[in-house]
Amino acid sequence: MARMITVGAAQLGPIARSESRGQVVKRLLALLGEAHGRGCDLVVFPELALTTFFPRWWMEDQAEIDAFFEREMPGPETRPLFDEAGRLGMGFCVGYAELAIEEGLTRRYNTSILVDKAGRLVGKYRKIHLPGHAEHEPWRAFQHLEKRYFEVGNLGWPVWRALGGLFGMCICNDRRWPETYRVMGLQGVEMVLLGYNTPAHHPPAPEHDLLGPFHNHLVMQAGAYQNGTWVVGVAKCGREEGCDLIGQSAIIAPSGEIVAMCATLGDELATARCDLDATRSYKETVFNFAKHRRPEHYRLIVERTGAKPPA
Ligand code: ING
Repeated sequence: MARMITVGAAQLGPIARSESRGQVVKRLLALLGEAHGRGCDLVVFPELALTTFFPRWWMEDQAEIDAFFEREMPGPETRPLFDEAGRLGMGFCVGYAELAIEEGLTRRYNTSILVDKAGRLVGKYRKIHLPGHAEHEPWRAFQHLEKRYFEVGNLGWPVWRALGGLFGMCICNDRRWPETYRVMGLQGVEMVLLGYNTPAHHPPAPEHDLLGPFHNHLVMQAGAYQNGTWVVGVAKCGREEGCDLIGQSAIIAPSGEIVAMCATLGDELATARCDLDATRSYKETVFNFAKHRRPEHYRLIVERTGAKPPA
């Protein structure tokens, strides 16, 4: 019996620094409405979907920095998104900058949440692989200060039973690391939801720039196939405050095939009807971890080599 879920990849074009939460939420609501019209059960929004990608700037004033963070989710300005999704009976995943008070300390994370069709918070994920740097590096055309503004996520990569299947989340740079998908794959994940803000130019390695879009799909397609899971990767893209971000948001099947993709660098919805049972053909054969995976040997190699090249 096919367990079908219709998914919308709700790509966002640039968000200006001056754009208010209210203005951005209106854009999210427009995409949500379009997704409803196309029969979506679940809509995935990008990483840091409520603001411009502010780690591109060096800031020292904490109040200026914290203006990009949400202290509550939903808050007064984001509540309309939750209310409308609940009214329409749709689940959604959205990324945002989270300011949390934990054990009396202020913590700041690059976060995403999954909300079910009844408007219930299913789960939260906090970005683990924070790329970029923590100090001002004036040689760069633009900064990438995620290591300055966010702490490393402390929630791991959980997988939740919701929306008729097993769902997990990661965020942007996480998608480049095979461990991300494998930790969820070992929990049986059937669909990984992720957003990204990926500059077309990578200052530390400009020779990679031409291959940026290829690498973007390569890592998500590999993660999908090697763990027998759907992967939904959704961009914030276009020329945002003078910085070009790549698009090509995609819905990727457990086969590794791209089944839907955005074609513009603006607000655009790509949708696909996804059969969660299509994961079984991979999980029960080529990537049957119980039958074919040998972690005890991987550990042996690491112990023997110390995971470093031979002398
Ligand atoms: N952005 C980029 C990403 O991983 C990056 C950073 C770009 C790393 C290009 C390597 C190469 O897609 C975020 N926000 O992680």
